[in-house]
Amino acid sequence: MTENTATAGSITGRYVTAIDHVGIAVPDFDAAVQWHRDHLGLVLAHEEVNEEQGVREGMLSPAGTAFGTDTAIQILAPLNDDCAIAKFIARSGPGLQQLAYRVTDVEALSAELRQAGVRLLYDAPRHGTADSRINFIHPKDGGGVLIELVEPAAAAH
Ligand code: V0V
Repeated sequence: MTENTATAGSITGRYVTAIDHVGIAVPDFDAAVQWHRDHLGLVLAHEEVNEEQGVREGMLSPAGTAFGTDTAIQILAPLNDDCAIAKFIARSGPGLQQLAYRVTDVEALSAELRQAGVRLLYDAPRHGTADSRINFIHPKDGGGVLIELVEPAAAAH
């Protein structure tokens, strides 16, 4: 019998509850939403503009799934040339930009990660989708992946 290495006491076992979303950087928000609807039947469950992050963003999922509960695809379009998404597209082209984990306590997990030598992008959580609180692990410390940590708003639990 193989032993489960994510035992009680490990960071992951205590904080991460699900893959919240996968983020795709796109130049044209409406075109990307329409493509996913027409080719995959995904529906736009939530949309907002986040001025601080410089993005127009939308959460897409298969019809019948629940936003905030099931895993979503996040469409991220830049609002200006200086934001993270614009820089990503300029360097790498459109495509997968981030993997986001849903967590129970973004501050506590960030503190434990910092203690373990992992670089977080922000000293304190910032405003994310649907009033969530978010932080990011630097891609150089995330195995080449920009990892977002998402603590949903209390009302979403
Ligand atoms: C950069 N690198 C990446 C990457 N972005 N690697 C994987 N995935 C990405 N998304 C690599 C890049 O190729 C460099 O590798 C290295 O990291 C350092 O890059 P840099 O020159 O510092 O690049 P910048 O200036 O573009 O900054 C990268 C970071 C930036 C990750 C610091 O994108 C950032 O602050 N991201 C967090 C905010 C964000 O992504 N907001 C948009 C989503 P080499 O060349 O040195 O090997 S907002 C959102 O998700 C919301 C609101 C939500 O979910 O609620």
